[in-house]
Formats: sequence, structure tokens, C-alpha cells
Amino acid sequence: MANLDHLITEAEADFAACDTTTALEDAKAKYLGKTGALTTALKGLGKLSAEERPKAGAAINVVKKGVEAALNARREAILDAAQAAQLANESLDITLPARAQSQGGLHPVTLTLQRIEQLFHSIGFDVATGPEVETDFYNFTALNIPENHPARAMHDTFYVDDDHVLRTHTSPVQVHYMEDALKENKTPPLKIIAPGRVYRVDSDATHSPMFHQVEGLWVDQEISFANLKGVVQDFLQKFFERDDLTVRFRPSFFPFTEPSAEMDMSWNGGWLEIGGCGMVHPEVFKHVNIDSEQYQGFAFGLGVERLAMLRYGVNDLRHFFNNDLRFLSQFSK
Ligand code: 2U9
Repeated sequence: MANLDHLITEAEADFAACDTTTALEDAKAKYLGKTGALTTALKGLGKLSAEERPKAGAAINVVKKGVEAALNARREAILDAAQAAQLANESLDITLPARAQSQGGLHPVTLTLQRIEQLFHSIGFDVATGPEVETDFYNFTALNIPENHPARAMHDTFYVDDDHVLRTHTSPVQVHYMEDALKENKTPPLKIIAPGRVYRVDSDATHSPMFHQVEGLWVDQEISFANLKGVVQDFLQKFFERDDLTVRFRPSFFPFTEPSAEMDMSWNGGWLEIGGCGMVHPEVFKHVNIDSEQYQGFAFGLGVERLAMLRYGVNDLRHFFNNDLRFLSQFSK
């Protein structure tokens, strides 16, 4: 049988020429593949005599081991080199300056709500909250909103089911509050503001399907429209930091107040509509078992985004809801 020792050196040279494991596996075929030199040699053993066979077989196996050792050594070398290259590539430059921590801030609507709550709190108003999904009773019926009122229409209100809506105003909060107060045998004065999210089917530069309101309610014996005027003017003067700010009331209509009025405030030499108000309608008091012969109350409603737009000089309502950090970061201190 021919001497096969030269195959080891040949294989070593072939393997050394391979730079990838794929190339290496291809190069291996010439020696150890189905028709490779060593496989062929092993198959040829059958043609030898019984005496020759063990010696020849042992000799082939020595060469085969040598080729396999060369293959494994080269495979390891290739993998080591690949890993070294990857490590060099991915190495961290720990001398780079650290990234600055970015400081979060409160949303301008949140800042406005906080300012409103703080100002009303300072003149004795409690802050009341309630659910954003309301029953038909709390959102409409208790507030004396009749069956055929446009506010109840599908195209104006988000219905969750036949009896539940996304509240269209925060007024239901005051209804709950008055009910709960009476259950706990608390009697007026009741003095609260109800800030929070409200929902309407409406969307353009000045309307958003979700926006924020703050409503106020003061129920007591001998509460009058004069008290309402004082509270609203005082609030607006403090909110806008303008002692010379005045308010104006124009007769209007809301189902839940009687009489009702639109509120304007003086602004740049003219008047700007800022909300609505009125004396709580006796029908509303009836729904919560408050005797309207003994008690009166005033209520008002303000749009929070509108207050924020005026205070910060924002010209499009949609800026508040786009979550653009270039806009929002201007409000964090
Ligand atoms: C109860 C009784 C009466 C709350 C009121 C308004 C008038 C009003 C609007 C202002 C701008 C809503 O944010 S806005 O779009 N609100 O005009 N709100 S009186 O009256 C109530 C509330 C609760 C129990």
C-alpha cells in the first residue's frame, strides 16, 4: 500500500489557506469526505490479504488522526481569530463622556390643573374627582338634560353601551359629591371644584375629543350670583396675575343652571369668552334630595386647555396632545 504520510502536510497547507470555517469544511472533503483520499484508502483495505490488513489499517488511521488534528487546530484558530476581531470591533471606549440624564417635566395641562387646584384650595374649595365612564343618570338625567337634548346624540357623545357614556362634563362629580355628603349627614356649605378629563365627538384646531374641564360648585344658604362673580374674578386675576382683569356676564342657557350666563374676561382691550356659569337648577337639587327652598348654589365651568393656551400663549390646541418634546420641554423647569 502506498505511503500516505504526505497527506498530513498537504492537508495542513490546504487548511492553512482557509480563512473561514465554511471554506475549511469544503477543504476537509478532499481528505475525509465520502470520496476523500483517506476514506478511499480505508475502503481499499478489503482488497488486501488478512496479514497485510492490520498494519495497513493502522497506518491509515495514524494519517487520518493527523489530518483530523490539523483540521481541528485550524478550526479553533479560525474561531479564535473571529472572536478576537469581534471583540476588537465591539470594544467600549470608556473615555467617551457620559450621556446627560434628561430631566422629565410635567405636562402644561397638568401644570395648569395644579395651579387651578391650588388657587381654589386657598379660598376653601375641596378638590373632588369621579369616574370618566358615567351612567346616563349622572351625566344627563340628574343634570336636568332632557331626553331630546343634542348633547345626548350619538354624534356628540361617546357611548360605551346603552346606559354608559364617557362623561361629557365633570358635573356628574358634583352630583355624586352632593349625594355622598347627604348620605354621611353632611349638610351645606358644600364647596368643591371638579377638575378632570371629559369627552366629546369633536376634533379640529379648537376642539379635541378629550379635553379637561374644571367646574366649581358652592352650595349654601344665601349663596348668590354676586358670590359667583367675586369667586370667578378673584380666581382669574390670580391665575393670570392681572389685578386689573375684570369679568362680564352674558345671559345664556344651560339645562342645569337657572339663571345661566356666559363668562367673558377682559383681554388686550377686548373681551374673551372663558366659560359658563349659573345658579344650580332646582331640578338638579331635587335629584340629590337637597331642598332648593333652603339652599342655593352657583356652578361654573372652565376649559383647562383654553386657560393654558391663554396663559402660555399657545395658538393651537393640538400641541397639547401631539406629545412633541420640542413643544413639551418648554414647560419643564
Ligand atoms: C352641577 C350643577 C351645575 C356647571 C356649568 C357651565 C355652565 C359651562 C363650559 C365652559 C367651557 C364647559 O369647558 S367648557 O367647554 N361649562 O358653560 N358649566 S354651568 O354647572 C353645574 C355643574 C354641576 C351639579
